[in-house]
Amino acid sequence: MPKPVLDISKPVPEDHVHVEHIKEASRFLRGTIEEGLNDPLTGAVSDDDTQLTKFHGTYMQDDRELRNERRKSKLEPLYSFMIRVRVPGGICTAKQYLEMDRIANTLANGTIKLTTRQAFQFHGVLKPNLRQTMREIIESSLDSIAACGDVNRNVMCNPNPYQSKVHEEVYGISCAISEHLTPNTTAYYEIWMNGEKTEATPKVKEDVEPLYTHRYLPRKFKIAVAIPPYNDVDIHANDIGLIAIEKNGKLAGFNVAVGGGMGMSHGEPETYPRLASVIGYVDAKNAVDMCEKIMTVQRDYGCRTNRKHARFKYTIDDYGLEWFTEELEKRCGYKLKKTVPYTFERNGDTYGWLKGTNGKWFLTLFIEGGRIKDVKGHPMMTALREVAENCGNADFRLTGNQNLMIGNVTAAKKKVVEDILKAHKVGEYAGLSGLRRNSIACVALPTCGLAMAEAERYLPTMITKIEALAEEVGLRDDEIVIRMTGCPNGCGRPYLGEIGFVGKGPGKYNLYLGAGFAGERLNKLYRENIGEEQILAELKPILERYAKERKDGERFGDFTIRAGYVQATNEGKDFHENVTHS
Ligand code: SRM
Ligand code: SF4
Repeated sequence: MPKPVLDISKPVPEDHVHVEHIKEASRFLRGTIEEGLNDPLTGAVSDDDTQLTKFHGTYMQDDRELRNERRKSKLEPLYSFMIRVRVPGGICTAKQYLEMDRIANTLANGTIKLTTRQAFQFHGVLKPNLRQTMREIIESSLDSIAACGDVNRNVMCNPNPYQSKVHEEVYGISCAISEHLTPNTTAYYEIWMNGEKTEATPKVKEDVEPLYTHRYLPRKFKIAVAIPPYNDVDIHANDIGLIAIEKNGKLAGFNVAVGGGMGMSHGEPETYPRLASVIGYVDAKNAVDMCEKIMTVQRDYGCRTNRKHARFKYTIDDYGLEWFTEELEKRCGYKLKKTVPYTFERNGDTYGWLKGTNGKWFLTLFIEGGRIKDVKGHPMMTALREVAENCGNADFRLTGNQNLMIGNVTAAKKKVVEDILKAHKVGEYAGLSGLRRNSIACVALPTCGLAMAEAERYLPTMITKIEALAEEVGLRDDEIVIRMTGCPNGCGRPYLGEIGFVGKGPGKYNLYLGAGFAGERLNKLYRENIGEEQILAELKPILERYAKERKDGERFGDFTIRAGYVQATNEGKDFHENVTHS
């Protein structure tokens, strides 16, 4: 039997990574953040505090494109902060959306990023404005606590509870899990709201962390809930994936999948993306409890001496699924039941209007790269602001694929929404190809400190070029899941792309092929470190053959395997195996 790594009765052992010592000494995530915010001599906070501000939902960054210029002028980098606003279940009111729009335009860089986990992100907030920005977010009854850091993150689920009774129940359980696993620390409201208790600070509790302890988790932790046949949250990329099972039109329970994750490092085969493994079924009434117990196993056994090995997926692979299930059942006091058969048909979002069970209308819009901004000819930010201002009780819902749903629109207001969007040429009215509608790009340059290549700013151009190839062979409207990230950390879940691009260096990408259309299979490296010209040259013949030789209904990812371009990868540990063509 493995021994737990965590022993809170003792100080953090010497061999544990520095972040472990920072967490321990932080007095429940305070560190010296306050002092740093009050220091007018620098736009930064201290290195140690940058680890702690993450738990508060904010990352210190600097504009990487200005680094050289600033260095030459003997200036410190142009530091600013990214803030990730947590939106449990992905739903906010039109009023809250207008607040986000206002904050973006007054305190951040004038854009809103919708993330791959149903959050809003602001970029470019300067330190003197950080406290004010956080306060305004909290006053809008949203928050950023636990949006980042070694804790459970936003629990993802389909953001439309009015799609069916089951959707409504799943939404409720997702919010309950999120709430239950939110850290207790009072540091958040103390630092950002001067400890004020207002209607907007309902979660002020006390400084005890029964679930996390003062050591928190070894690493980030993620949960998502999907309702078959739609895997619109990429369940297998999560530490815990719950797959809803319905009985007689009601939610009965969930198949439980554990140990998913995307992150890896180039050239380090001991790191790999892993699909969460389905281990059994739990009744709906026990789902919150089971998530807690799974998380505590990771808390106690997860690696704390190497952050590259600290995700739950490695704990599972180190100790084995059999040991894990036994430990979990011991903690739960009940057993997992037999997995219930289910089928996923697709991942990604389904666009367009849908009538909800409440008789109101819901419109899912494609937001390229998740970036809401005004560009010439497509003033999306203005259009969405007008929708929020003019559509009464309509609300705004974030999907797990960087897209946006305008929800609860009355029949009377449906045309108003359509007219506003049409007038600004945004959303489904822009005539999008099947490739583009199924694309995700992570933030990458210029803000992400880990980016090795462009993603969000470049994928649209790359897609235009691939679209031309697809169009030539009659595939323009075919749905192909395509994803790009600026580095191998996997924020755009690139290893679940039928076509995946992962940044290797400026203008250079690894090209991956062969993931399952429903997010049930990983892709595999096909070509390494190639630029645009070679990417297009590689994809052209594959698209041509796909158009000619595919079987009825055969998906692109499946075809690339059948045609022998790559081997199928169902296990994380096999991700780096049998790479024959690079
Ligand atoms: Fe991520 C780190 C952006 C979803 C795996 N991610 C980062 C940081 C904070 C960079 C950093 O550490 O300095 C990025 C900030 C960029 C910026 O300028 O905004 C960043 N991640 C994002 C977002 C905004 C990408 C997007 O364009 O939508 C997503 C925010 C989600 C949210 O709202 O919480 C985002 N990140 C993901 C996902 C996808 C998911 O969760 O479904 C993954 C892969 C799944 C997983 O966790 O395995 C992901 N991000 C990572 C990793 C690799 C973790 C690992 O296990 O190795 C890092 C780096 C790290 O943690 O060391 C990272
Ligand atoms: Fe940054 Fe890499 Fe994540 Fe993209 S995948 S946002 S480049 S950490």
